[in-house]
Amino acid sequence: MFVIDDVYALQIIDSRGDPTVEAVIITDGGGVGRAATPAGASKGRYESLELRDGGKDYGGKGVLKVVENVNKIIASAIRGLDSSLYRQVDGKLIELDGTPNKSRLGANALTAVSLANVKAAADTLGIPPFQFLGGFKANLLPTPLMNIINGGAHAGNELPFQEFMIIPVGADRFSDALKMAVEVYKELRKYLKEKYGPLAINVGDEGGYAPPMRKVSEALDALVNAIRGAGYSEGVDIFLALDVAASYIYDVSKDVYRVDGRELSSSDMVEYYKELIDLYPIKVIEDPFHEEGFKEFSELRKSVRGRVLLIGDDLTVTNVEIIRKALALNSVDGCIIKVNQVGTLSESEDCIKTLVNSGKKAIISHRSGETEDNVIAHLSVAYETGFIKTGAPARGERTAKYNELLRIEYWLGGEARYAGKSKLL
Ligand code: 2PG
Ligand code: MG
Repeated sequence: MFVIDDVYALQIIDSRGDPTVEAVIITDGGGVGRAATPAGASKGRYESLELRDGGKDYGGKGVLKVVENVNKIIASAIRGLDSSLYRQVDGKLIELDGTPNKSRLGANALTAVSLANVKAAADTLGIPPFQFLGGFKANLLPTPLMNIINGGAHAGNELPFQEFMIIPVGADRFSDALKMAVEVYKELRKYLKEKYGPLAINVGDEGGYAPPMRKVSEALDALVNAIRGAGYSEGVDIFLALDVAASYIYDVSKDVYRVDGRELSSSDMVEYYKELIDLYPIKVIEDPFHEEGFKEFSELRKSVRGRVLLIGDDLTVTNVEIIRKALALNSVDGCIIKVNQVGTLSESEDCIKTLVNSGKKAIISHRSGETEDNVIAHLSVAYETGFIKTGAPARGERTAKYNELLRIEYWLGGEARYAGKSKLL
């Protein structure tokens, strides 16, 4: 009943209006799986290749070739395989592509097919994907790292850091944590409007506000004010997280980072981060240095050990070899997991296992260009990693994930647990 009967793809559009690929898989038992590939704006250099058509249509961003790769090459190769043996199906996809960075068929082709396949297998059994992947014991709902101020490549402002996030931990249930975060988001809106005028409440790619700020401390002050305004305590109920996405503020020729109108060397940056951690209840910093900065990561990690989790994203690009290197060099406390950075769920699963087995964090993440596909909500519960990054509680492609987590909590009833503080330092 799990046999793959039909496979097809179509071109749809993502939350930035750019084309992306959606794959559909149907099993002979009547299971249907549908999944769409997201897209990054701030991409790591070593991510697998996202194939685009080029040419005039959609500014060159069409994915009709990728759709054709699914319909003409992938479909016939995986038809007849057992969808429930998803690692075999993914193995076939990897073999079929045959390149280290998925450049023949496109990582965007593989991602949609790989995820559609597990959804089809789950649907064949009539169970949700998180239970298909994680078993009937999987019941840990993730703590959101919720990006409510957008900067960097995700917004039309001058904030050097890309993401300013809140981590709502002072709740026993995911739904209560989400409520807290939404209340802070609303308070932030008020604060920004009063202080910076009505233009400040426009939102960026991930639904966070994109206020006309320049300095990192302005954004962090705004978060603290909003937390207090909503009646919570920073550093108790809610912590803060940053995604610096530092490759985008790094000047390779001078080996400096451009922050707050200054040019800072790597060792200045270490001091700068230490000051920020002293002043604000920051518990997570993602990509504090550029994407080849393993050494700089380790140095910062040595000096802030135990106070903040250092997370690789552009550094480690959901690539198990690179993650092993980062672990060997003591560069990170955990990594971001994005299926489309590598191409298949199985390879992402290997990354999660490698991290978890070394006592490190795996943070399941969206991309800045998303679709209504809610599969990452399922992945975060299936692997019980305890963290999800899926943006602000605004814009349908972000709320799709939060709402699915609310449904999962509802289905699990009394069995549902909330990660809360448990996976933080
Ligand atoms: C990131 C992501 C998602 P993008 O850097 O963590 O927040 O951004 O999808 O643009 O790479
Ligand atoms: Mg990132």
